[in-house]
Amino acid sequence: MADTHKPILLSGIQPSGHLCIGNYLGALKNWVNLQESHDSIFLVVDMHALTVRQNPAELRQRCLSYVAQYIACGIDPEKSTIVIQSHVPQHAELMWILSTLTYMGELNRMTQFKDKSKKHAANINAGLFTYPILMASDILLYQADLVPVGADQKQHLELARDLAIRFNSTYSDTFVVPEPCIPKTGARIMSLQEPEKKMSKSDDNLNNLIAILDSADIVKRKIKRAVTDSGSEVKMDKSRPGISNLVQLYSLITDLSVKEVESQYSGKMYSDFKTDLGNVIAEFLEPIQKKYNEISKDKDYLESVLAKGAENAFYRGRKTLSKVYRKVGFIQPAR
Ligand code: AQP
Repeated sequence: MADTHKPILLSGIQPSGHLCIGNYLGALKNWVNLQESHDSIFLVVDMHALTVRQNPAELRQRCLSYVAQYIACGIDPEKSTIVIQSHVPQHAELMWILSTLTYMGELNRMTQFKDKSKKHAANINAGLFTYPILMASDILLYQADLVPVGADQKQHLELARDLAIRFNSTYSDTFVVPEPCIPKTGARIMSLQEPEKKMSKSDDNLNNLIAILDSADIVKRKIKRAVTDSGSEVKMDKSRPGISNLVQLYSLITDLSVKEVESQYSGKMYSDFKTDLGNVIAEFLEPIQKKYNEISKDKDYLESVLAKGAENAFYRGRKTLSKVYRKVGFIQPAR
């Protein structure tokens, strides 16, 4: 499946909640566009998800559901490799080597660690702290050229680049130094009830997010209840994060420019705009959900996609790791 003529692209999402429209617009949409021109590997990063306490049965179910949602959103397993991270042991093995090259100061600076430590104050585990090294390992293991991420992951990607450069200069040229690919618009979709913070799939308050699998009624209700402000103009405005977020959502879902959305709703009320936005999102999600329902019933198909993905990824991961082990001075086990 690996096409050696195309640049390698890698990205992943943690199965830590309800895959949401923020994840779609910030990551999946871009993946779908890039999969034609790249040799792509899309991960369901279940090992990362463990940095926050998970219910094992739910995690298991969610991993398969994410694979079905990736495909329903347009990832084609005939063109791209879909992999569950824990199916490829080399992710954790490479992480160990990279952790010996990572400085504590680098991890201390990570804003996501600071944010997540506040959010999960009762469970600030070492995995939460070393998470960026595992992410670097995910990327470097497959010699990825390009990593499409939302703006919030930029700092982690910089660490992956630094580690590739550090390993290459400490030992010798081994890793490709990956380039980030951050979409210009849609990079940060905000929460519906608290528009100063980003929409997150693991948010306890489900009214803050639109899940890919939310029914049309739920979508419309959530948009209707979304926080706006005391103004009345449907317009992007830094001082009005609520309505700005909704305008951005409308523009990204319909592929209209922000200006076009603003002029379409000039002189109209927030309530009209919200009704239309709810409809537009529900219509957008309908075919995805239909496809998801078909795929998720076919367990054999899903398992075959995962078996093929794991085989491909394992082969590539082993190739990189044996090179790394040789460079650092490990000897091959006797056979
Ligand atoms: N609100 C968002 N707007 C745009 N892009 C987003 N992404 C996440 N939230 C938004 C992008 O989706 C991918 C998911 O990455 P992740 O699973 O590693 O976790 P995350 O970035 O921490 O995303 P969440 O949804 O906020 O997850 P939880 O709730 O588990 O912390 C990334 O490409 C991210 O940029």
